[in-house]
Amino acid sequence: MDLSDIQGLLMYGYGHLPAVDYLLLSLDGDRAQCQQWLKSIRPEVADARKSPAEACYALAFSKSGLEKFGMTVDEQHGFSRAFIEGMDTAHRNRILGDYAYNGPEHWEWGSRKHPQIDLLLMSFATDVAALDERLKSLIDSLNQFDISLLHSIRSSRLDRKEHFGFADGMSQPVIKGSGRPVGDNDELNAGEFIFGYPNEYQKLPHAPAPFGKNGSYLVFRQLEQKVKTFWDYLLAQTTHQQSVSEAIYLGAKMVGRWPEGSPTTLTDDPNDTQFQQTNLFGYYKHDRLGQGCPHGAHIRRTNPRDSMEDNPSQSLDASRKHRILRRGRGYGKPLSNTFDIEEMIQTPEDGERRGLNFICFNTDIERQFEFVQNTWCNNEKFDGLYEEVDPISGVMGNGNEARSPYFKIPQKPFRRRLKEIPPFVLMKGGGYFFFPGLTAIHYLIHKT
Ligand code: N7H
Repeated sequence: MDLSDIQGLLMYGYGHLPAVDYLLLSLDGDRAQCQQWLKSIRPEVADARKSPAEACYALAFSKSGLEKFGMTVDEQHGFSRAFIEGMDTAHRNRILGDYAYNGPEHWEWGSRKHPQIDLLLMSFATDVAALDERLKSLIDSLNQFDISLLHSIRSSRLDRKEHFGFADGMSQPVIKGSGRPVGDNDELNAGEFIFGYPNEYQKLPHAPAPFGKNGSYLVFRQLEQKVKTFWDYLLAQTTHQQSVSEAIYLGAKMVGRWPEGSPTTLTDDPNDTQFQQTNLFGYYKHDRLGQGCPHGAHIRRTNPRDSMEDNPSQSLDASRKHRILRRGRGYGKPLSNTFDIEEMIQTPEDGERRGLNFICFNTDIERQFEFVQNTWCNNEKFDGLYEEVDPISGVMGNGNEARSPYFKIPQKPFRRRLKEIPPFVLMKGGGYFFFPGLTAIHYLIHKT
């Protein structure tokens, strides 16, 4: 792979740069102005040879953004239909679960009714002070080139934990050829995530050629998390008088991992430390009945591994075709600074907004991100279940109205079925973006 031509965010999570601004921009000037501005920030757009020490930009374009540089963005030129149409269409609202409380009328940016977003600029820095400095000088340059800042979301803290209190980031596909250590079934052909290389079908992904080379599609969804609702609900379901450890048990069953990260498939002990970082497990051999990880749990739906069919190797093969490379970050102050669940449960609602800026890369939005969200998370009949969806990221309903799903926990001696599950995760805005390689950025700067 040509790492000098790939934007670094495809290869690194930039964990050492915990402060980030996600800036949604509208290019209001003419093409020459757009090009001059792009040229001015280009030196700070990091490539993938190494992770930048202190700060960098990563850059992604919407359809209208590419058009501002004179590109023709249509299927004949190799762009995908999902990218061309955007996230907010009647069809996509239905399949992604963007209706009822998640409907575009509740979004704060990115819907058809909002001003058109041309560009997503991600500015990474070591701390908030450095990020503020960068933002100040960036805003000067935006003004100079007639670019409006439509919306911004800041993530200033990176923790191993997401807002509900669960460890995140253990399971990630590894791009073949990147030289990274790899878990079972996690090494995938580069073409699943980067244009210009063979994918898991041994074919080059559909892409604008040669413009697409070393680029990807970036999916962005701002997902607000109702942390208090989540833990209050689980506490109310406990059979032992508001038992915190039982609430944690139920939450872990919904996620499929204990708060410290161990898969519930491998251990019943929330404090078992030996599996915390592991990603080496499947469901077929040891957990076919779902007594460790329920069939409807978030991680079992979003990556069913070997458990989908009677033949585990066929299932592994099928799962490989629907992986996404997650690069999201949480936003907002945690309900408890320690991310300790007992503390969260004792803290009253503070009215703060918090959630996950869900970001993922894939070369085929329909086969990868949309398939996971629609066919796995939002599927009531997933793996023989009924009237259930992913309790974390699924929506159940008819495309207009949502209904509260159930959640089945197979356990001994009797299974449990949670009901009237309220929404814990609310969609607040999103979009599909093209994430170009560095040669493509150069091409846009000089396009006549
Ligand atoms: Fe999930 N959570 O805190 O419960 N997710 N997720 N996700 N997610 C994962 O295994 C979470 C969302 C995936 O390979 C973990 O690395 C929350 C969407 C995938 O085993 C935790 C939100 C989509 C995996 C969470 C959210 C996905 C995964 C365990 C929303 C895709 C890897 C950490 C606010 C459509 C599964 C880990 C595997 C893991 C949470 C959203 C996908 C803790 C809070 C929308 C593919």
